[in-house]
Amino acid sequence: MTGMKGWFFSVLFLVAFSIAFLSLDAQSQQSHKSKPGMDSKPASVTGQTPAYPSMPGPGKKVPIGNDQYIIYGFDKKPKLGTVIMKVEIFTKEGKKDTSFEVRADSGMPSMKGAHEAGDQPFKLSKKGDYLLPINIVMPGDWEIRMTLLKDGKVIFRGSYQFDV
Ligand SMILES: [Cu+2]
Repeated sequence: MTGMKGWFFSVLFLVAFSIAFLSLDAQSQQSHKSKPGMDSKPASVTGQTPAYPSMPGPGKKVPIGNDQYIIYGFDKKPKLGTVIMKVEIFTKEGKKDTSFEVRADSGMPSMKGAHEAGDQPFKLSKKGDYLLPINIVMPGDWEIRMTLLKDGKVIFRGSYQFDV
């Protein structure tokens, strides 16, 4: 008799446990349903940080699309202090194109947020060169991220990495 009782209570316990579990599950599903906004939005918003592909080095032709290219360089090998970055934009015929707007940000990839000054505009010289002073304030790894715009639209993005 006691054996039967034990078996009976075991079954009763299991059934009670299952019902409790199922109702908990149903509740959690309901709570999911009650917040439809939570599931409909993607976890990450893509396209917020634009990519800056590495460019060929200073003095080399960098294609920017539409058969045009740029050549960039510095007044001296980048070192501690201020270096002037120069960007020349050429038409497909090889003539200087000054119809662009050029901007660049610089910083240390290993110290994100420490040195970036935001996108700074290059100034167009009388010779048709785009010039921007870059402040190298620390030895280490540096990156310049450049953006070319035409009529307010981004035409090209590229980066140059170097060590100081
Ligand atoms: Cu630093």
